Order: sequence, then structure tokens, then C-alpha cells
Amino acid sequence: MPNKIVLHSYWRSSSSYRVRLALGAKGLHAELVSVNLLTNAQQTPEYAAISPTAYVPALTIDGETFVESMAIMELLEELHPEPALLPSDPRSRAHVRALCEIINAGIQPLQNLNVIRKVSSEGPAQKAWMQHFIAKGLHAFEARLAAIEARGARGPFAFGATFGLADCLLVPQVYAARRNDVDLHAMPRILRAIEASKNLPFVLAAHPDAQPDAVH
Ligand SMILES: N[C@@H](CCC(=O)N[C@@H](CS)C(=O)NCC(=O)O)C(=O)O
Repeated sequence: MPNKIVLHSYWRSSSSYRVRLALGAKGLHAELVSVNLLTNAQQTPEYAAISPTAYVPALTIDGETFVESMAIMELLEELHPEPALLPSDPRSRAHVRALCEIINAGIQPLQNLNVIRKVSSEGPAQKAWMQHFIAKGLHAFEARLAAIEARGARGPFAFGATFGLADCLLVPQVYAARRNDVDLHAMPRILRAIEASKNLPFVLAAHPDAQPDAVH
């Protein structure tokens, strides 16, 4: 019998979007439970019983809950090795994980709702903060793609010829960059990877606008 998978998520959450992409890449279906970040549903005692982090996503497999999107995606990779999201050799895996961390540790925490609310109220200062840290991180990501390419791993995806773990982070991060009007024109490798991904059926299905809790 297939596992029962439940994803606690929010349509515009980039960390939730990552997990939707990883699930979709592996052909896995999850039931979605919406946690409305705008009404602070992530801070309720009901959600704390699911995840004490007060963050989405949380993934429940047959009643066991997992938190932290990187750990969740690595778990999916180990439980369902094909199609692989990570390359097979250790050095390449380290390069892919580093690309992931540039976004996971270097950008996303700084654009997080509860962080930016502490920094400033909504307005130009908040937007400038977002643009600064997203652009800084994505420029580093682009530079790493150039270094990896020089080592022989060409695109069109973030690492080589197939959609992988780094793309699971890049696609949502570029979505957030575009929402914040970050200038991406000097990032040709990132744009190439986005172009290669954008019409894959599971990428279309994972898009925030395609989620049942999307507000248009
Ligand atoms: N490191 C966590 C980060 C999760 C996270 O920051 N989620 C955001 C949405 S993308 C959230 O729930 N924010 C709620 C808040 O800031 O109050 C992960 O990768 O799962």
C-alpha cells in the first residue's frame, strides 16, 4: 500500500514550494493542509503540536512528522532514490548541497516573514532589505554555477542535464526574487536553469498559483 503523505504548507512559502517540487519530481502525491501564514496559523498551539518551529513545511508520512525542508527532501531522496535528485559521486553531491545552502541558509532566513517584520514595517526599507539579500545570494549561486561548469558539469539545470535538489531550491527562490523585482539579467546560468524547469509538468503543478490555498 502506498504511504499516506500529508504536506502542511502555504502556497507562497518558498520552503513549502521546495518540498512540493521534490515530491513532484519523484512522482509522489501528498495531501495538502494549508497553514495560513498571514493569519499566523503557524503560531497556534494546534500547529505547534505538528511543528514546534512555527514554520512550514512539515511533512507527515504514515503519521510520522518531519520538519525542515532540507531534511525532508533528503529523506524523500533516501526513501525514493529514483529519479535521483542528487548526483552519485561525493564531490558532486557536495557541490549541489552547497548550492542548496546558499539559498537555504544564506537567503531564505533573511526574507522570512517573522524576520522582515522585525526589521521594518512593510514599505521601501523592507523591499530594499529583501532585494539586497536575495541579489547577494543569487549572485553567489550564479558564480558557483560558473565554477561547477568549468569543472565539466554543464546545464541546462543547476547541476547537469536533469532537474535536481539545487533546482528544488532555485525555482522558489527565483519566484521570490521576481516578486521583489530583483534584477536577474546578469545571471544567465540561473535563468537557463529556470527556463529548463518551467514547463516540466511537476514544476507547473508545484507553482504557488496552482495550489488550492492560493489567493489571486
Ligand atoms: N529552515 C526551514 C525554514 C522554514 C520557513 O522559514 N518557512 C517560512 C515560510 S517559507 C515560514 O513558515 N514562515 C513563517 C513566519 O515567518 O512566521 C525549512 O527549510 O523548512
